[in-house]
Amino acid sequence: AEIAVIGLGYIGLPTAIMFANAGFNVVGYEIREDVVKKIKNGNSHIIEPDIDDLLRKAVESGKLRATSNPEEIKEKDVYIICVQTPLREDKTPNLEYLESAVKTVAKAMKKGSLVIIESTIPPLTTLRMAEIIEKERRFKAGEDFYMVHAPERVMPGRIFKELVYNSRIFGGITKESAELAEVLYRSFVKGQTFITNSTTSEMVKLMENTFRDVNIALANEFAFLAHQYNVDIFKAIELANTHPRVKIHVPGIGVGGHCLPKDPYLLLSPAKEDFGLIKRAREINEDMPLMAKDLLFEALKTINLPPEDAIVTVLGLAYKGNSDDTRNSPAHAFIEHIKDDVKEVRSYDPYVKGTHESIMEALKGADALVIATDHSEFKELDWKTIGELMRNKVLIDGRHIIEEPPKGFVFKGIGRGEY
Ligand code: SAJ
Repeated sequence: AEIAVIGLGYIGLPTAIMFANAGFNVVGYEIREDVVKKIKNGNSHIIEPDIDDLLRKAVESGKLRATSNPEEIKEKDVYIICVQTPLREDKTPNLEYLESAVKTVAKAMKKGSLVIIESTIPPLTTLRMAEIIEKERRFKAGEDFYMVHAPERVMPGRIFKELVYNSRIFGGITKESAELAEVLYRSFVKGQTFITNSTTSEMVKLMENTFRDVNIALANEFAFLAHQYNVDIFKAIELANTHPRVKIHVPGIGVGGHCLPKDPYLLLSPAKEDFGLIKRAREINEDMPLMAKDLLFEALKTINLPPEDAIVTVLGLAYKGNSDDTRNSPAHAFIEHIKDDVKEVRSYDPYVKGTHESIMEALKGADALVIATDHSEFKELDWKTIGELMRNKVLIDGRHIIEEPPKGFVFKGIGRGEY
């Protein structure tokens, strides 16, 4: 089968590479011409383990081509749509990219094409997109073309492993649609595969990330309570998790990334009513950078340093450890919350460009250090040297990097009770 992948981003590019290296002829369609140019030269625009070698192999074998020209995706057997579905300012889903991709596909496809949406989308969206194609081409969905929602479930940093070994859901607008997609993905998927209808698979994907978000919010509320009771929440969670049916998540400065902060809103968006739990969990997680701000200001108070005189260094800008991805990073939200109240905010992240060159430079003369990302290398810092560099020694741990507070520092951590 000839495959066209629409959108060569974090998910589309790895997926195109997998199909090409499994032997299919794949055309990757991407409107950003600089991205197409890079890929044509065998270079990836995203950072991900193994991607450079796998991409070069796919391009050099001639199995993967990239293009910005819609003429080159005409009459393919399969279309896989991997475009982003972000939120607007008012937290409603912005499906413009998806609709435009679907219209591009509608124009290019032939009778009998299989259209697959990998993007995370609100419930009922696949059915709506099928109607768009029906209108555009006068094709009948399920008869003249097949359509499936096949959500990606990979974690950045582990994409090429998880693409192969994770289980996958194929939600068809008809059973035949789902079965066709299942056979196709079986060419490289070694995990289990399941068939269902498209609205169920849309919900499944959103429920997975909402489950994680709500659980993190619960852990964060526990952390908030722990401060009032002078309990170290991490010790308490460790003990609670010895119960066979309890698995409390990890509290912290916030929940970032491209998925968790958005998917709960996608899940709720088409609903007429809901119970309020999911939305409240989201608000709790969005407010966590404010809790970190409170801890910082409390600590500054104990050393009698007015915030407006304080130089604050934030360690880590990425949304999670050992990643360069800063999308919806709580570190940014935290910086926004403090920047008008303090003298200077500095940042250092070994993975992110545009921060201080070295950690030493970022900390020289600083009054407070705030850990916002759990990068491995932050676990091995030399606190004696750092203490000597800083003007005042305030340390705020937003990610439970510090087990024992280092000597001489005023220490506060999210969920760490009263140190
Ligand atoms: N976080 C916590 N406490 C925790 C776990 C995470 O504060 O106990 C924070 C992280 O620091 C980070 C954010 O949550 O800021 C999200 O990180 P993550 O590791 O939970 O997830 P993502 O966004 O990298 O990937 C998720 C995954 N979904 C689930 O684990 C249910 C991944 O499998 C999905 O494919 C991905 O979203 C996606 O694309 O939807």
